[in-house]
Parts: sequence; C-alpha cells; structure tokens
Amino acid sequence: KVPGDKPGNAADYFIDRHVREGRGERIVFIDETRAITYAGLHAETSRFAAGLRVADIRREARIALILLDSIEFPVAFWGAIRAGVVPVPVNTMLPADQIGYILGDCRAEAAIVSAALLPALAPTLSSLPDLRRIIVAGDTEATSGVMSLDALMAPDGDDAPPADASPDELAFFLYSSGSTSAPKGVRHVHGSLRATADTFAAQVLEIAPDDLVYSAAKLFFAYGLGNAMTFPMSVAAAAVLSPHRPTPEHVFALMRAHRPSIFCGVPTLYANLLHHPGIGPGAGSDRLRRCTSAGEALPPHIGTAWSRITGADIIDGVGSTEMLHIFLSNRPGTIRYGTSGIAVPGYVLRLVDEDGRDIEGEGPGELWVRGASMADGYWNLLEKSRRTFIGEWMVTGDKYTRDTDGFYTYCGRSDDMFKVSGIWVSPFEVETALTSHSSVLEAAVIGDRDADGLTKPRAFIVLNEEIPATPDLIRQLQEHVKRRIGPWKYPRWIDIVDDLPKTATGKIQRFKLRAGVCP
Ligand code: 3SK
Repeated sequence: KVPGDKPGNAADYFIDRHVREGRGERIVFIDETRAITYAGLHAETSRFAAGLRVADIRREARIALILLDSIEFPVAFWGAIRAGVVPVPVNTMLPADQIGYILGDCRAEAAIVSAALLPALAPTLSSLPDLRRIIVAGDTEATSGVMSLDALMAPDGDDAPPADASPDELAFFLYSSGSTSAPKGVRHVHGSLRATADTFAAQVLEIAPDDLVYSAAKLFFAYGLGNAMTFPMSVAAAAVLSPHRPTPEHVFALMRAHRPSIFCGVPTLYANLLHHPGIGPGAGSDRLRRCTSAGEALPPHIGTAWSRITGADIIDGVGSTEMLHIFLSNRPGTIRYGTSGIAVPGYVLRLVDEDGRDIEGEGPGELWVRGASMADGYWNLLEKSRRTFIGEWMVTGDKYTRDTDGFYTYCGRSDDMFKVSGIWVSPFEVETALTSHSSVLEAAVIGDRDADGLTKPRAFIVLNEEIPATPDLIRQLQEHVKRRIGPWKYPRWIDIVDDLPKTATGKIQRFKLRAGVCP
C-alpha cells in the first residue's frame, strides 16, 4: 500500500462511503424484527469491531459466522472486516461435526452463533482447542463460556475507522463444499467484493439505488453473499433477510409483504415455486423486475414458464465460490434459456482440451475463467490450489460447448461426461429432458455398464407428488427422452428415489450415485 492510496478495506467502500456522501439514512437491511440504515450499520459494525479488540480477537484471526440470515450477519461480517479480523461464514445447515471440521480447519478463535442453533452446536464448539470466544446472537439463557452479542458490542465505539488494509489483503474465507473431498477454505481479498459488484451486479443485474433484493440463497453462500449483501450495498440499495428455509409458502409470503424488485433463487426452488398454487404475476411482488438463477444450469422449460407466468425473466448464470460470484451469464434482453449466456464483462473465458490447449471451435471443452474476483487460493491446500489456480486462470472443472454467437451451454462436470456408442453424452442434457416431463421433479444421470460392459445412461428421478411409479410411466419417460434428444441418449434404467445426493450448495453429487450411494 502506497501512502495516499484510497482505503482498501472493503468496509469503507460498502458502508462508510455512503455515510460520508450523505446516504447514511437509507435503509440497507430489513429482517423479521427490525430495519437498519447505512448510518446504523456504520455504528453497529464499529461497535462490533471495537468489541473484538476488547475481547482480544486480533487482526487476521478467524471468526466463524454461524448465523441465520438476519441483521446480525452483516453486523458481524462487516464488523470483523472493519477490524481486520477474517470472517468465515459457515453453512448453518451442515451437521455439527462438519461445522466443527470447518472451525478446526480455519482455526477460528471466535464464533458468533444464532441462539436457535447453539443447543445443537454447543458440545462441538466447546471441544475446539483454538476457539476462545463463543458469542451468541439473539435471546438465550446465560450459559457458561458464552457471551451475548450485546455484551460484546463496545458501547462507546460507534465510529471506528476501518483497519488500514490493501485491496489485496486477505478479507474473508468461504468454504466450498467439494463434491469429492472435504470442504476447502477459499481465501478472498478485500478487492474481490468490489470486483463482483462492478461486474455482474452493475453490468448484468443493473442494480440501482431503489432496488430491494430478496435472495432465497442464504448469505453464507457466495451466491447469497453477493445477491443480498454486497450488491445492494454497492449502490446504497436494500435487501430483505429471512432466517427461514425458503419453502414456497415462505417465499410467497415474503414476496407479498416486502415486494422486492430483484429475486434470486436456484433452479430447484424455481421448479417448486412453479408447482405451487401461489405462483402468479410477479410471484407475489408487483415490483419484481429481475430474477437470477445459479448453482446449477436452469432447465429451459422452467425459465420459459417462469417468464410467462410471472412476467419477469430469469437471468441464468454460472459462478463459483472460487470466483466469488457469477462470471458467465445471460443478459437482460438477450436471454437464451437452456444456455448459460456469455462472459460477464470483466471476465475472460476459455475452452480448453485435455492437454490444456485452447479449443477454437464449439467444443466441448473445459471452462477456464480469468477475472479480478478470483480467490487467492485454498487455505492450507497447496497441491489443490496449484491445480485449480493456474497463473491468472481458474480451472472450473465444468465442460461447456460454445456456439458461434459466444453463448455457452453446460454439458456437465468434466468427470461426469460419458460416451455412448462413441459419442459424448452430457448427463445434464438427459436430466433436462427428463425434468421437462410433467411427472419428474428432479433427475440425475450417470453412465452405467450394461450386460456387455458398454456404457449407457442410468437415471435417478424424484417424481412430483402424487405421481405413481408404474412400469408404464418408466416407458413413457424413456420415449420422452428419445424424442427430445436422440434415441441413443435415453436412460436404459430409471430408479425412482425420494431424494438426490447434493452438495451444500445444491449441486448433484453424481459420484455418489456412481458409487451406489443414494439417499
Ligand atoms: O454455483 C454457482 O453458480 C455460484 C454462483 C455465484 C456464486 C457462487 C456460486 C457457487
């Protein structure tokens, strides 16, 4: 950092700048119990930062955030960033032992936990040798070894300047739920937050100061963190936060009550909402102008039905925890459902063959991406970091094709593709054909061996409620796939299951199906 440089601490850009420039009285977050302005967030994050100092949680120490979506999340996240302490948001839906693994892996010295989650986590947290402070957010009975958030917040520290930091300095970790390995700590720097706001949020979502965002994806996911926190905060807009699981009932109630202008979901949720009787114009919000989808590719029939019924298009995009947010996306006005769109301005994409050489034509090839929000690496995983972050490029592990207009279409994970009769089959293409049938809610496809040892598609499907599984239905589904995508691609076997194995961010774990593990 050079003397006279602009402040590199992200809290200055996302909070203090708005207060300095007269936007302090604008609402930034609304949760179930209260709303908070930018000036209020400045004061509360300052008191949190001062409280961390009093509690002897020093710069660069890690603090785990095990918080449901409520105003305490941004207070703790930005309070830590302001102090130069490293927040580590944790997926609150993980079992206690996995949460314990993450806290142990990043050697968190403090954890802030929602009161509702504490009883299930207390035994795990108390066994972690590096964890010196447990702070509880929300009403709770006095418990030994635990301090309340109110007690941490230093009463007279409501104007703490952000710790001096370079934009290149480590700011926070996010844990990426590997589909084949233990969760990996992805290290992000201060500058990454601004990079995603300047690219996807400004240039694709076109977020504006009067937007109100509701992200069904929670703040502990990279997708939710951008949608409902940094994106609105980049333009002094607002977000509504809900601690509940986004069931269709909750989503529609929230849409009606708060009337958000931007809604962010994932494909399975859009499918569930479309199946619910509450679906209608604006999905309940008369101000809805834009929706986003990520996490997995959006089947085209879901996008088309959503646009027709709600009147708002879904911008389907692709991101990753490693790139912090979406780098490949459809754009308003040029949406092509069934594709993942084109490179987000600010990102450069390549399709690469097995030897790391560029593919000039349509592919398929493995997608590599370059852009300013790329992570600094994985925490304590040098080999994995070297294989994933190659110079300026990040190896996504996803296979895509690219048409002559530059639109990319998802084919599957690099290691999920298989050949039938010498022709590449994308499991995703077969899954999309299956879910376009009205009986099928979800599908996952793998390559399996037939009696001749030849690879053929095998499907695992979750049926829509009240659809009986009959041999006739199986035949109908096979014919449906043959008709839609070609006779050799139809699943020779269809297994009906109650649920599909998924990562914490909702990606299907086909490797588990290949290993015969199915819930
Ligand atoms: O999975 C995705 O597509 C995604 C999008 C935005 C941010 C993070 C992720 C994992």
